[in-house]
Amino acid sequence: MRLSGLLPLQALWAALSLTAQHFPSWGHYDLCKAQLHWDQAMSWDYMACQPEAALLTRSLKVSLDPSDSTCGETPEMYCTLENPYMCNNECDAHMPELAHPPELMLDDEGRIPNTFWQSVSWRSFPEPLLINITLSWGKTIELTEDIVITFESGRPEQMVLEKSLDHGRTWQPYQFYAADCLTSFGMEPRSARDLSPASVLDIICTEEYSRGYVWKVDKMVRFEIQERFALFGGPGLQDMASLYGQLDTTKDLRDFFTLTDLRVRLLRPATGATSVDQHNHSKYFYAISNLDIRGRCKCNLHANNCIWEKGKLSCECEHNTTGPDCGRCKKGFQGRAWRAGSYLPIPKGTANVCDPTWSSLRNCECHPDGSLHHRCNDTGYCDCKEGATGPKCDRCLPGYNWHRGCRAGVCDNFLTRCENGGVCEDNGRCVCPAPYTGLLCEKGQCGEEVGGCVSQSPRDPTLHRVLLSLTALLTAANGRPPL
Ligand SMILES: [Ca+2]
Repeated sequence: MRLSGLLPLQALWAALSLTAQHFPSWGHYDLCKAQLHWDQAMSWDYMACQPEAALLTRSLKVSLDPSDSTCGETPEMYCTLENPYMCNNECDAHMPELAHPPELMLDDEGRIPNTFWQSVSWRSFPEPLLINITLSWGKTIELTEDIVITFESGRPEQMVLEKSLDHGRTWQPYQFYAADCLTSFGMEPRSARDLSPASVLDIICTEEYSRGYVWKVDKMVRFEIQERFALFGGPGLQDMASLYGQLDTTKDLRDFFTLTDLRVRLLRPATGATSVDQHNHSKYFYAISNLDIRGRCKCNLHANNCIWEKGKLSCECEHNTTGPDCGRCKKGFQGRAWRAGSYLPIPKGTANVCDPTWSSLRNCECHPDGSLHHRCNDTGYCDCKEGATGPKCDRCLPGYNWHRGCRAGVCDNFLTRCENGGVCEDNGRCVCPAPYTGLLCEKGQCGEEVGGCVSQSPRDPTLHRVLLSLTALLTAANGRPPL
């Protein structure tokens, strides 16, 4: 979604966001900023934001090493694993209907039969059949779902999934896959299910996707992102707040799911037998019909949009940041050191906006409600009133809320300022009964046809106010709302 101006809904969202009760316990992070309007004045409310997760296989480049690993340069007949006498699958790179180029790993599936890339056969036996498939995004991305690779050839007996964080200059293994981990890689077999929060970053070898296959049924090889997330977010990721908190505070964990390139190292094809049939290499090859890789552009919580243009992915940076990953402050906005946005506090996070440099502020106008003067002082900054901050005095210090300037809370516990049955919480915010909204619960959200807010509420307003007051008092006494 692109945000440029103020939409009425966003203004409403901004007003509502002052009362956390309207939101689930975890953030969506889909908005970078919203305009706040109070009387004649306007200011921005900034939030941590990130692009929506999406299928990432439409924005990558795929390359093979060796580059002549695809079948059919010389037309060849292939056999099935099950029946070495059924050798009627022809690969011919020069005939579109018989060709199996790499892009068929990335096309939309759902066709029958599946379209697939196919390698040359194992004619080099007993030399190993080694092929690397490299997927490059040219940009940092973050995985959000399991990587799923679908094989049409039987799953490889040895394979390594690797990742790079520096565009392919260096590589680290993500996971080893083997029919026999100890023999192939000298590693004890483990499964993602065996991992714990303490061992979540361990690189394991799994036999789960290579052993005991029935090649027509067990086609998928998986790298389990969701199971790793669930170690922090719980089964079904119902506690996203915990997961976001963990990601925010643990760089190694965040980096684990971050990459610029993936590499699938195919080391030994499925053989389906204890020994390789030396007289028929045409049944040993790799074939992949689909790569399912989902995630989002890494924009350091400074963009909610990522575009694919001229063969490149890039973040549409907000918060006065720039760069492919919004990794630095824009020119003229280096008033303080660049920082990534933060998921915390949930649900809106912290934007960590880049502030203007002093020299770039010209006259560029102090907020009438937040500043003592209309124009900035000799240093280029505005002189802020109590509670206000920022070069233009258009933001509030913690503990203050914006209401015609920054106020140390807009209400107090004597309920003197919240209107329409609203209850003062934390000596600063009005918690409004439905359908009222607004800083002081002064706004109704009423359908015209029913003729007024009160008639929409099934509750007696006086009784409701008493109940809300009681709730506030119990909360103050117990430190939590009554059950
Ligand atoms: Ca395909």
